[in-house]
Amino acid sequence: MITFLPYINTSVSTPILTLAHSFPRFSHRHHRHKMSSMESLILQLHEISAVKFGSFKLKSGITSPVYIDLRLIISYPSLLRHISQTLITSIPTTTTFDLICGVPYTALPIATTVSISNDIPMVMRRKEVKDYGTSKAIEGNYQKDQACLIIEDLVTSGASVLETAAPLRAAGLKVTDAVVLIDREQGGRENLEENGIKLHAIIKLSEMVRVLRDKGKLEEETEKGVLRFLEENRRVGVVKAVEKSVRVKSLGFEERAKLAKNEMGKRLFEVMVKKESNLCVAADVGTAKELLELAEKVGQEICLLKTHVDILPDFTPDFGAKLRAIADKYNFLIFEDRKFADIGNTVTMQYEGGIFRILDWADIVNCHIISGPGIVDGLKLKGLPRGKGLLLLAEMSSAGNFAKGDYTAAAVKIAEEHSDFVMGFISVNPASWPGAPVNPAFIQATPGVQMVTGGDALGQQYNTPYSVIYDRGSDIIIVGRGIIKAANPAEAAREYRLQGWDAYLAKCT
Ligand code: S5P
Repeated sequence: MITFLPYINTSVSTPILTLAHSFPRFSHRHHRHKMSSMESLILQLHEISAVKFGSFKLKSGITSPVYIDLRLIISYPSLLRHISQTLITSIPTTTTFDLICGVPYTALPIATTVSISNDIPMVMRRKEVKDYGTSKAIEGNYQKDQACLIIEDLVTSGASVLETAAPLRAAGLKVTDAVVLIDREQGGRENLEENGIKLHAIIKLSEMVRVLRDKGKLEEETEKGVLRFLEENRRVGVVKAVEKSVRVKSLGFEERAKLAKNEMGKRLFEVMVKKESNLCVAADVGTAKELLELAEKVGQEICLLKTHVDILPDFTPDFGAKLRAIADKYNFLIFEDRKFADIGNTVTMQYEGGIFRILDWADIVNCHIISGPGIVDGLKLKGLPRGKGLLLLAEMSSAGNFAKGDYTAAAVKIAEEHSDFVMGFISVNPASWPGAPVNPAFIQATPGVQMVTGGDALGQQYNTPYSVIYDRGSDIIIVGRGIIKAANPAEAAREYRLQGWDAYLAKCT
């Protein structure tokens, strides 16, 4: 049986709005209205125990005197409507937008209610994508350059808003504003501002405790405890980000170019600096013709183009020369992802001979170290005199792989012993390696990158550009289906480049 709570009736009536973008929004005239509406919301949230006071251990490990769980609001439709209407009418009239997008999951019902009540189209970001190659990160109809307002229930550091903004931006939408019901005032506003997003908050946590205290719902002691906690943790999110950047603060690519012992490694660092790109596109397309077309499309955004030449049914001996011409035109290097794995003698032949004659056109190749250091000796024999470079597979992105622990450490050791030819690693989380950061002369390139975390049906696992470069200590993002399956690969490549490069800059400043 549904019991209608009496407090719902105390809520301020909200206008029924039908036209998107033409509804009344917050102005000074509405200040009083806003205040009472805010107070009423605070009381209602308290009454349903969406806001609790006591001692709570947060995910981050810190003990907080206040706990907010807004998932409960879906059990109170009138409250949900009230929240939604307050959110949307609080956006300044100067802020314009075409679409809204709720941050999954708690804000999804809020965004849906806003959408239905105000006739504003909504898009939805998938939180996890099973097979990003065939399904979309953003659901719904939208057009490039439309402005999308993000709706969120609670902001602490702003990370979840940024996680939603990234795929929206990658899809060509403009994201400049986010509206949130409760701001915990722990650095979210500043973090979002730094990422070009203005935060509009309905309720600040400090205001909330003051209102509850005024209305006799809180003891003075509790209010003081919460305000003290807020003061001490005011910029937790920001401070954490700053600490992190100090922890992983890395040398710039310019300095690292000077440290590189392998000539191709040096060149790659230089290309990255010149083009402000740490993006490698994995050109896993169906034919050589498509590959060359893709290289033209993404050429100016990338430092590296990665090929799997053995998947091209129309490969001809002039493929290498054609790709080289495009690489020279756009100044990127060519990486044949051959993943050699045999004994030294065999790989010399595989590298140089056969139909593909990889040695003739690829600047960089890679190998597993499963067969021992002899494989590097073999490849070096052919590659070093031609000025080529080698990446060792120290880790892999696929679920359940065996390249970890001692195996990864062995790759680092082999690289150090062959630093004239080995230019770096294929890695996933080099920041976690024992003794990290690894020798900065080596470059780290990481596959399994998309705008949203998730995976495909065959074990691939994805991390975001920011987490790969900033948190996991890599240098280059290797992106395949995130770009080649995008409606506009050139634009997607640009967005990945910007994100990868921003994360690199954040790491060294
Ligand atoms: O561990 C690895 C190593 C590599 S080189 N995991 C990978 O996925 N790769 C390659 O990166 C893989 O062969 C493919 O070409 C690319 C990833 O493509 P995506 O479509 O999943 O982005």
